[in-house]
Amino acid sequence: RKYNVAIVGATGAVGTQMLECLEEREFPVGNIKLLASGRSAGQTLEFKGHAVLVEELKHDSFEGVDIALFSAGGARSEEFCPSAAKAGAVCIDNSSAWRMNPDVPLVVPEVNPEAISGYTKKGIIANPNCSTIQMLVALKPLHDFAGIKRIVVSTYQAVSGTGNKAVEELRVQTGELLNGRPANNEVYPHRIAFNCLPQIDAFLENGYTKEEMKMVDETRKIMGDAIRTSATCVRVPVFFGHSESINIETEKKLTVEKARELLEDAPGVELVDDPAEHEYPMAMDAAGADAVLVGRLREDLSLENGLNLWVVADNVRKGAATNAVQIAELLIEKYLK
Ligand code: A2P
Ligand code: 11C
Repeated sequence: RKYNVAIVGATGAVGTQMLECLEEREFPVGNIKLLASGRSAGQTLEFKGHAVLVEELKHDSFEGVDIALFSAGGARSEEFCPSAAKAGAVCIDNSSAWRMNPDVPLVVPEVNPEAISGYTKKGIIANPNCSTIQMLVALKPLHDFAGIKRIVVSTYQAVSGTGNKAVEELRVQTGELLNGRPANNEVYPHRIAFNCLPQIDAFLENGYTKEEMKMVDETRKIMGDAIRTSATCVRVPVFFGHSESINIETEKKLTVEKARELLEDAPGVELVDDPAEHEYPMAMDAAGADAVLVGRLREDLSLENGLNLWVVADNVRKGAATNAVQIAELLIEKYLK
């Protein structure tokens, strides 16, 4: 059987990757519908060697669509997922709009695939935040073995997480500065080229940013309510690939050797951990690939049961598009036969 698929936000940083992932992973697509704002209507994008017209997103865009992949910002998801679901499409939403809704499953296929079954309540499945996805793919096997009590994470996030406008801003600013000219900033509150910004998304009343609280809340929804997370999220001048320094405290002792053994067999994980050879995960190696790279494994010398690790993944692929397409694959394999 083939499935009619729509991509909402098809012209965006994540949408274009979704289209590529569907083709690369040979998802059984019947018709493909590409939706974006009126500004892009009439453009074409290539899918399997054919030019496909981009149409303007409207409430009646979803007739005959089986699966709608959304990545056009939270406001569009909030407004249009219900229309898509009403028309009979299952929505896989990459925005934060529905993630914490108790009637919407929040899924990382390597971590909690069984949660997908809850999609029937609203016809919506949420894709977690990119920083949460890569962290949990790496931590799940360690949690199953040793029981994670607390996570302390600092992120080093690429500008593509903000979208194409930010990719362009870093490119232009870098060029301007290298040519001795002043650099303007529009997307971020400060210059991002040759700088690090300890702010991702808006600040909340508790002093954390929304991005930081997403890591806290989504981790509990996906891997268990008892897990406490403390996060600091930082934007760095990298185009693709989020890096994370992660410290975990576990119930049971977890040696580096055991962690290595568990991670070697873990789905979606590639262990890159040979410091003597200068081998460790780096954004430039993660970019363009789907694996979550894990390395720099070492015991936390300040704790009885603690471990440090460094985790890197392509935020636009495993952090967004690939995870959404993997959810779609599970959906058709188990539920939309
Ligand atoms: P468009 O390219 O027509 O603006 P990014 O994350 O790279 O910024 O991309 C955002 C995606 O969301 C783009 O595909 C963009 O389409 C789409 N989008 C933004 N605003 C709207 C809107 N009002 N209606 C439909 N799609 C939108
Ligand atoms: C970033 N993590 O890197 C964000 C992008 O909730 O889906 C994704 C925001 C989200 O800026």
